[in-house]
Amino acid sequence: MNDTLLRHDWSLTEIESLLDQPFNDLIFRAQYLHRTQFDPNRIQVSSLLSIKTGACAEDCGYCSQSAKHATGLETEKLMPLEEVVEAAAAARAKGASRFCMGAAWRSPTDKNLQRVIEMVEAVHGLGMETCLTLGMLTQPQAERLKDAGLDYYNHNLDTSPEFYGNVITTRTFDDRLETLSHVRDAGINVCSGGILGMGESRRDRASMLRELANLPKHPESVPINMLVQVEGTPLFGSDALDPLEFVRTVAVARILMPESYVRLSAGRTEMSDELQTLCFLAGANSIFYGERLLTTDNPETDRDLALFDRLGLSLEQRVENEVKAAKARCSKAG
Ligand code: SAM
Ligand code: DTB
Ligand code: SF4
Repeated sequence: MNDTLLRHDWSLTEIESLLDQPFNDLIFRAQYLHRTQFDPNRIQVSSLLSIKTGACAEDCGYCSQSAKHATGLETEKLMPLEEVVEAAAAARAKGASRFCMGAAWRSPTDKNLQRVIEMVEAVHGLGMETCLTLGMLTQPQAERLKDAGLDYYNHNLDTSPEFYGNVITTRTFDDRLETLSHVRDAGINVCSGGILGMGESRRDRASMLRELANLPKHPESVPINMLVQVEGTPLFGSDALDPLEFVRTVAVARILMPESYVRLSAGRTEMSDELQTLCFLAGANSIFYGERLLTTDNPETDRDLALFDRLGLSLEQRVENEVKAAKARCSKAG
C-alpha cells in the first residue's frame, strides 16, 4: 500500500463510528481490506518463552508477575542460554517462525542485556526471527539490540491514555511511547498493542487504537490480548467483555493499520474455536502458538492445528518449508 494511503491522523470520533457500525458491515470492510494486503488463508505464528519470571517492580494491575500482587507465582532468575536455545528449537520444530522472549523487568540492566543479546544471536542461528519484551529501553540499548540482529521488540500501550492510571501507576503512558520511539528509531520492527476486558469503555478501546494508528509508523505487529484473569491481581474479577466487542476491536485494528499483522494474543484458551474464527475473519492473522504464554496457559498446539485444518489456514513457516522442500526435490530431479 502506498505510504500516503496509510493514515496517521485518525480522530476519536471516526474510530468510534467504525466500532459502532453494524457488525456485518464492519467485518466485511475489515475482511475486504485484509485481502488487499495479505493472503487471507495464511497465519503467522510466534512462540513465547518467559526467560525471567516474576518479582517485577512494576504494579501492572493485570499481571501475575508483579511483586506487588500475591499471585503465588514461582519466581525464576534469568534462564541459562542453553535452555533458551532448546525451547526455541522445540518451537521451531512445531512450526513457529518467530521466537519471543519475555522478561519481568521494569527495564533491563546493561549486564542483563548482554546476556539477552547472546540469546538473540543463538535463536537467530536456528533460522528463526527473534522478538524481545524486556520493559523500557534507552536509545543506546535499542541500538545494541539492533546491532545484535533483533527483529522485533514488543512493548504494549496496554490501554487508552485516559484509562491507563487505573491499571498502572509505576510508569506513565508517555514512558511507553518513549520506548516505542527508541525501538523505531533504532530500526527494529515494533510490536505494540493492548489488553481488552480490563473494565475499559468502548471509547477507551477507540482511544487506544487511535494512539497505535497515529504513531509516526504503524507497529508492524499489533497484539490484541483478552485479559487473562489471574487470582491475586487487582483486575481479577473484572466484568467479562462481550466476545463480539472483542471481535469488533480486532476488525477496527485491521482497518486502521491495514499492513500490520494483527495478533490474536492472550486469552485464546478461554475462547471457543468459533470466536477465534470470527477474529480471523475480522483480520487477525497472527497468534501466539505453543502451550504456554509467559506464565499462563495457551491452547494445546494440536487444538490449534486442528482448527487451522478446519479453516484451511496455513502456517507461514510451514508454507515456506514446503516451498523449500519442493524446490529441493525439483533440483534433485534435475
Ligand atoms: N515486563 C515487560 C513489559 O511489561 O513490557 C514484558 C512482559 S509483559 C508480561 C508483556 C505484555 O503482556 C504486557 O504489556 C501486557 O499487555 C501483556 N499481559 C501481561 N499479563 C497479561 C494478562 N494477564 N492478560 C493479558 N495480557 C497480559
Ligand atoms: C503480548 O501482547 N502478549 C504476550 C506478549 N505480548 C509478551 C504476553 C501475554 C501474557 C499473558 C499472561 C501470562 O502468561 O503471564
Ligand atoms: Fe512487570 Fe511487565 Fe508484568 Fe508489568 S506487565 S508487572 S512490567 S512483567
